[in-house]
Amino acid sequence: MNILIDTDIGCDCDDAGAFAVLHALLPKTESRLLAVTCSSPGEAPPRLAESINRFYGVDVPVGCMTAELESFTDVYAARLTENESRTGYPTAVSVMRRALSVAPEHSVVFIGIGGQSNMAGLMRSPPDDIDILGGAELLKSRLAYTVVMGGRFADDTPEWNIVSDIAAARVVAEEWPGEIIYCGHEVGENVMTGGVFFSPEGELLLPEHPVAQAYYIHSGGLPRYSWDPVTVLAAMMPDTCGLVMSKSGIVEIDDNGAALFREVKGTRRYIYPPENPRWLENEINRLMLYNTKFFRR
Ligand SMILES: [Ca+2]
Repeated sequence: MNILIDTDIGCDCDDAGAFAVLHALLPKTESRLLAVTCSSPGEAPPRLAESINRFYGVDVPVGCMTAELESFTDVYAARLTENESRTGYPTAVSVMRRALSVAPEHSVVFIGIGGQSNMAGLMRSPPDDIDILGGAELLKSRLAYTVVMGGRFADDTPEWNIVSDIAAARVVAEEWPGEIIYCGHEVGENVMTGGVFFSPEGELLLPEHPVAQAYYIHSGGLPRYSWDPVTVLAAMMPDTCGLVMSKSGIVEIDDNGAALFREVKGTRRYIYPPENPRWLENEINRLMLYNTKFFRR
């Protein structure tokens, strides 16, 4: 599969954790990463995404978010990219359009693990020099399926990624072509990962590892909820990750940012809370150590 991932890396460390899982699963699933786009504003997030990709020996286009995002606070991206100086990243929408334009039909798995501003921007993008198709048509032609971290389907209350841009989440829920699988808050909530980067005393075991450093700065040597790593696992190993999905239906975003699922004719599904969160913890923790001396196949 061809992967496009949109991330609000820099605030919560689980986006960095999702990258570790993604890079471990690329060779395992014989997949290719097409591009990374940042739904966290500024230049530190794309710098960090590029630096993490480099750690794993992967060089792909990285796009930035140009709009401001009130809900976003950078916790670790600027700190981890103090020595990086690249500026002038292309916009997320242009990077996504370019990647989709040259991808084979129905080959792209889109993973969204942040607010959905870039996704809505892509939906609304007009034909341009990159492709004669507008965003919606381009997606319709190139997507295999989409998995996003968003919503709280267990209790129908608002969730961070949706709330960060309610209007965008509504565009995505109502108009994004093809199937969307929502990985709600409750799926990663009981799955604590990232502790493998630390000794029992909380010391950083892999001081050169950018993902381990992100966990260290964000969580100070403790494991963290796995909203985004679980989403990547569900997207890239849908048949073997043990997660069970609802029937198809529609998702409506209300004015408070709650994502409400209704089982009527539609192309949206959501993932149920895991029956075996410990298995997911072990698997994600194992994948997080890929490309280090601690990795077990
Ligand atoms: Ca995220």
